[in-house]
Amino acid sequence: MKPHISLTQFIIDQQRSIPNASGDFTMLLSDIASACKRIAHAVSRGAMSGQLGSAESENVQGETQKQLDIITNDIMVDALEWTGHLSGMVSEEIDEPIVIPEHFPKGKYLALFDPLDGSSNIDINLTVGTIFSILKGREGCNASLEDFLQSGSQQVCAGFVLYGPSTLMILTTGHGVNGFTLDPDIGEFVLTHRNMTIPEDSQEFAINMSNQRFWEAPVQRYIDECMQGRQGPRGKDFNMRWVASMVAEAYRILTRGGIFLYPLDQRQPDKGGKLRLMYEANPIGFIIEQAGGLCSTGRQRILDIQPDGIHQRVPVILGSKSEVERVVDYHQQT
Ligand code: AHM
Ligand code: MG
Repeated sequence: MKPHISLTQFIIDQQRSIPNASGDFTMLLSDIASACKRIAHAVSRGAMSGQLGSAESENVQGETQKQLDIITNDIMVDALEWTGHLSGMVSEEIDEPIVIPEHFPKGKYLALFDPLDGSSNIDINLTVGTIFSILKGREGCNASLEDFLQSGSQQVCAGFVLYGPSTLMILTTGHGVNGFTLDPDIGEFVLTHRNMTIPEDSQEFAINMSNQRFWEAPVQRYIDECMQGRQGPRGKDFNMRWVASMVAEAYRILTRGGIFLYPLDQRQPDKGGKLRLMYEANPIGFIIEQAGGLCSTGRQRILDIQPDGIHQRVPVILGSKSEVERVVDYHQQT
């Protein structure tokens, strides 16, 4: 039997090829993995924890927070603030950048995360996840707001953890995409999906069809052509999925291809879309591109966007290369 390669072993091995690597990054990832194991445990206890349902609060985006949104945010912050690897954090659940308390050392990295993506699914026992993005900051001092406003192409690392039938971490450091399954017997993430690549062509799309009347013409056209099936210009039948957890959709696309769209909504064109750039679109986009796919707003590559706010929203179109290229092409034609 082949020996298992743990997440820590895998990262140490990757870091060996980098001259003067201090080991900080390896330790940071291992702290994130520990936090995600705690979240996996909290999520798996379901109703037994007494923590399902809404909290009495709204987050900065005006969305009602689930109790588990707050609990998982606290797990991430508690696991990362003391370690000395970070100079600041940004969370979907917190308005301002999170300051590392005075008495803890400050490191060279910035962590941005959505602690519980797809949390509307938590009460119905469907897959949710944690998304994270790591940027370089200024070592030794507290990060300012401007320090976070880097484009997605500057990411040092991005990952997401799926809390589904199994707990799975998908990770990129810019050298391809690898997947690690949490082995509950030994409590470690173990390499199970090496060098994941997205099939180029596919026949599956994911979009919230209830918003159809609010989409722009290029997205209307793309979906309409998929719906026409083999009688239409695409000449093939399409399947549709909508889990309402981007992490689950992204994992499905990494596994069997397809396209995911959360496009611009004409009700609120100035808002840019639903999904957040810095801790949803950028990390997932980095992973999708590293696996051979594309991630775009329809008009611009997501990873090229210069952010103007930590909670900025963007339209997101990602997945198999040829399908995303088609949607981008439709945008260029209008
Ligand atoms: P969340 O971070 O508040 O959970 O919102 C993001 C989620 C995505 O995971 C998912 O793709 C989308 O919202 C679903 O939105 P909708 O309920 O409009 O279909
Ligand atoms: Mg989210």
